[in-house]
Amino acid sequence: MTPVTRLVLAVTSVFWALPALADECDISISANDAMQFDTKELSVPASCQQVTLTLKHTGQLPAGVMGHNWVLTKTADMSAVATDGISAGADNAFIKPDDARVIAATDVIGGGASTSVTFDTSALKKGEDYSFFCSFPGHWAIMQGKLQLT
Ligand SMILES: [Cu+2]
Repeated sequence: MTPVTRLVLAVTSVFWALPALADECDISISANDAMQFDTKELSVPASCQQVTLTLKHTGQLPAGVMGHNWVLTKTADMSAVATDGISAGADNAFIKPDDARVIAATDVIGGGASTSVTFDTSALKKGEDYSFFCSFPGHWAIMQGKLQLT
């Protein structure tokens, strides 16, 4: 194999690998007017440097009534972050400003909208217990699930 052939093959395989990697690094979740996420478990491949989570609100109620966001913390931090988020209020999208316990969070959206957030997987450790939840007042106790780095 000539060096040029080897280079062409290497470039080609990178080109082919990109779409597959992009897909597994894009995760999604939806939420509805019944105050529910459509999944209780998300996994993030450690092979992704960054992950983009897209949240879709499949309901019809406005954000002021049935707003949803997606917030990621260590499970141990979840209830405190949610409680501080309620105090922070709608102006802060129900997250305490500069809350270092928040690994990633989307905007609060209403029915028919979608939003996304991109975060580095270097913020996550294998074996650590992470939870995601909606910090809209009254929602976190029901709207929550686990996220795992795999
Ligand atoms: Cu919600």
